[in-house]
Amino acid sequence: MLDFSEQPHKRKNLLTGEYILVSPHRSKRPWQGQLEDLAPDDRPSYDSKCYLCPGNMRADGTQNPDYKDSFVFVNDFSALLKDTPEENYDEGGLLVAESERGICKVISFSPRHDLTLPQMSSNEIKAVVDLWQKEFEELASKDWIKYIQIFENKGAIMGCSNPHPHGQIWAQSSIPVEIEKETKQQQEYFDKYGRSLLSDYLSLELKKKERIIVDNEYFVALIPFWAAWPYETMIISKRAVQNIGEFSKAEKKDLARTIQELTVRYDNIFETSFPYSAGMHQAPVNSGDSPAWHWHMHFYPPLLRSATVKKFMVGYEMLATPQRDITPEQAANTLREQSTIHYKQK
Ligand code: H2U
Ligand code: ZN
Repeated sequence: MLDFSEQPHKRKNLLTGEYILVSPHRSKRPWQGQLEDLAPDDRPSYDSKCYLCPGNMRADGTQNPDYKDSFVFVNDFSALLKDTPEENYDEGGLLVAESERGICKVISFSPRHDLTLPQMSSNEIKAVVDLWQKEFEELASKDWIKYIQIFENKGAIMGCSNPHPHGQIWAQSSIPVEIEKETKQQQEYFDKYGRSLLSDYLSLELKKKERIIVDNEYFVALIPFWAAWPYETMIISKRAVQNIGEFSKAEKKDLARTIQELTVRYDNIFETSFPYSAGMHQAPVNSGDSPAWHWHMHFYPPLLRSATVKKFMVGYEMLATPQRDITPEQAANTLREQSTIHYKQK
């Protein structure tokens, strides 16, 4: 039998249909973490130069309100615009393009400049989840919107422009590539078994318990069997819902708690504000019923060995297949072992 902890092997990503390469023999030691002495990232709770802090001026000259929990606005440098006319371009099948319409928003998670999601209470995170749901529903009510991507870019290493806790929403008129892949894979499974792919995958993971990080009433956080990034995780809803609009009050509360318990563990690994790109994947909107689609959230953190040593997806990984050394099971152990009390609160 294939020994996952010793032999080089490939693992299939069920959601994309693509493979990743695991080379466990290159990192026998389960823990290669190291704590570094970094300049403390102590920030003031209000920064007069921050475009997200309450009462401050943004790039377009608008003044932010004196908001008390979270706050949303249309991105002043939106990548997609509402009014782009519909056009197709095709030169002999060799130069092919289509115009794209969309709406881009920025969400400040808190009026406090010095916080991040893991430092917020689960009630405060719940307010963010409420706003995500409200924004989702409002954007989905426009019939030309086909997909709504809710996400967060955290940390300068991920290209985040401002440490003030915030995320973004891009809603657009076509289906993005990752969503196309996941739609196809989930649909194939649903057609064959009549159940959502992630319901069955989640049941199996809950039995095995090797990659589970958090198991709450309505949500589970785990390292997927096929994770490519060292500490890549997913939050999966126990109920197979198609989008965030379907979550009840109790589920939203539990999702906030799950996000908190996962991200606090992240920060504790290297005692640093753990960078990542995270976002939820859900069914396209205004495209008919999608019973095969199962809501989930991906976290893609780049860190590998310390607060500054990141994994690079380069060379073989860019040209051939993503590869990892520490196994998802080792990474899950490391994450599970972390305290659920944030290191800054100790
Ligand atoms: P990041 O999440 O990658 O940091 O991006 C923040 C967004 O905030 C970025 O897309 C927008 C930028 O266009 N922004 C404004 O909308 N108004 C501003 O005054 C500055 C930045
Ligand atoms: Zn700020």
